[in-house]
Amino acid sequence: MTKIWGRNDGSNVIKVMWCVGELAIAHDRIDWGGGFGGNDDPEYRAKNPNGRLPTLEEADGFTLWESGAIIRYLCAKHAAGTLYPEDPRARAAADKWMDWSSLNFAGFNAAYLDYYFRLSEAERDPEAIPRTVAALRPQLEILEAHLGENDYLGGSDLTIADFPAGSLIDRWIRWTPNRPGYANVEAYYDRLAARPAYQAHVIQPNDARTAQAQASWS
Ligand SMILES: N[C@@H](CCC(=O)N[C@@H](CS)C(=O)NCC(=O)O)C(=O)O
Repeated sequence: MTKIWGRNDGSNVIKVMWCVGELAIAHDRIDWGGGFGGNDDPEYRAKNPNGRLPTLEEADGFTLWESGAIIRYLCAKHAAGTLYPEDPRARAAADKWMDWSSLNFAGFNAAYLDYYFRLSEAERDPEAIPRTVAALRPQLEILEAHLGENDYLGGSDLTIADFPAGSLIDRWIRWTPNRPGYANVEAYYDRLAARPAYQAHVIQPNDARTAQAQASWS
């Protein structure tokens, strides 16, 4: 059976698990990393020399690390022509959002994790979240414009494009106090939140942390 190594609340695990859920792949997810530890275990390092999460391991011993590569691999294998567009231009148009999410969009998540969960109240800079939100606005404007013309990032249907940014949008929506209104981004979130795989693998793993983040607003 396909194994996914990684605690279920890591953002890079979440996006892969959402993909696994959409593809309905029989799998075994192993709690690993974070409080579960194991990152430096030599057997784990042999599968993933970075010691990070997630790692995919197939029944025949094939292993793969880097969440984006795992998503591309799984969709190419199980959903060519749908989640993984076959036309080279359509595929590239979807693929670019994956890189964009990692390079341009995801930074807010690290800032949120520091503020809400890693720093003590005394260590927190009260301006950290407003500064992060302000820095994210240009990226949100890009999403807002694109989602005004497309239901999903890769076009009219869910594709590889959606897994990285789409999974982080749950944190944007639920972890941002007084968030600025982006109607098309909100409507996109509503579309994603209606999907059972998104509820199971994105919303639920974020729930406990959402409660903790929101408690710090009061
Ligand atoms: N570029 C890597 C980043 C992997 C990464 O940094 N994962 C985090 C969890 S989201 C991690 O391993 N953190 C250490 C830990 O949780 O023990 C990927 O996309 O797979």
